Amino acid sequence: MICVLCGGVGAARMLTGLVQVTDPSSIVAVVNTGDDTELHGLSISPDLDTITYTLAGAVNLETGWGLAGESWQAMSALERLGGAERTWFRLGDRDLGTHLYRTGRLREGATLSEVTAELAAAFGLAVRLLPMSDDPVRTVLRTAGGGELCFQEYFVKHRHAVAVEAVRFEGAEASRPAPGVLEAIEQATVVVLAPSNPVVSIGPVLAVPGVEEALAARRPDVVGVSPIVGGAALKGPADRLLVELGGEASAAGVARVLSGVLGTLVIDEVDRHLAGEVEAAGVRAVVADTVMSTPARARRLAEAVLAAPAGAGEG
Ligand code: FO1
Repeated sequence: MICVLCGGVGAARMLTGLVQVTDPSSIVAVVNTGDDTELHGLSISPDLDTITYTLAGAVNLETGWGLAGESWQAMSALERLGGAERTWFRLGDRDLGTHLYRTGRLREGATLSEVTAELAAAFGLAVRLLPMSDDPVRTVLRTAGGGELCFQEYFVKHRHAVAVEAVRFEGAEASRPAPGVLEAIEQATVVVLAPSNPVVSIGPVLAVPGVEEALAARRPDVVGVSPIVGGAALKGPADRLLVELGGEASAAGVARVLSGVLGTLVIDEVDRHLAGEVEAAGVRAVVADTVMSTPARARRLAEAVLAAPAGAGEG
């Protein structure tokens, strides 16, 4: 079994590569819920939905989130009634079905794990999806102005165009790993940290008590893929956040942030010159093409990732 720690779009692409090279039913994805939000009275889990839709072949490929071929009647009606203030977070009509289902099931007393499994089954997924926790954990960002933003306000409403001074994960201390999470980390042959933002996508998963320790115990078999290529994030604010929080926007900076849990970091060809710095951080460096712009490139990266720990012995 392969355990993959996931954020959103980058993780979804990694999974589309992994399902090409290994039995999808042998993959357990542990997904960040720090991005989750309650809007219009609905419980929304963006990273879980992005991965579900992507693996189902139903995701909007231009944006990487939401469903392809969407209509926007509900959003248009809401905008006419309440203006753009109420519609900055775009919810397509069919996507709303997912949020209505999840919200209804949670209100009936189902756990997020149960609802996630029901949605994954409905979308025909063979990959097992686990939220990192069934307890509420929310990523909160303190901006340079001293205010605080929840993740979606930061990422979408403000288009992550605000400087961040600190990030915290509200509720993490009291949260417990969802059923199966620790077992997946402990029993996996390989644990993959998908190319997700190390601060706000992998960070919340590591903040759930027990997870970081379980990963550290498996460090030789934990392989990460750097989300920073050539000093920049392929998508989203990972590069800026690393710098704003005192790190370095580079593959070596990622290695330093995750060195406690990472045995190997796969870095892109353009960062080959950083392999020495990655190794100086105590993490083995494997150089590969990490830009998953096509399914074939995602498959080749997946092969490199799965082969990486085996090479650990050569170290
Ligand atoms: N990202 C945006 O940039 N704009 C949006 O309007 C937006 C809506 C949205 C609705 C449902 C959903 O599951 C994801 C959505 N996202 C949107 C992406 C979301 O912000 C994710 O958290 C990011 O992809 C980071 O993981």
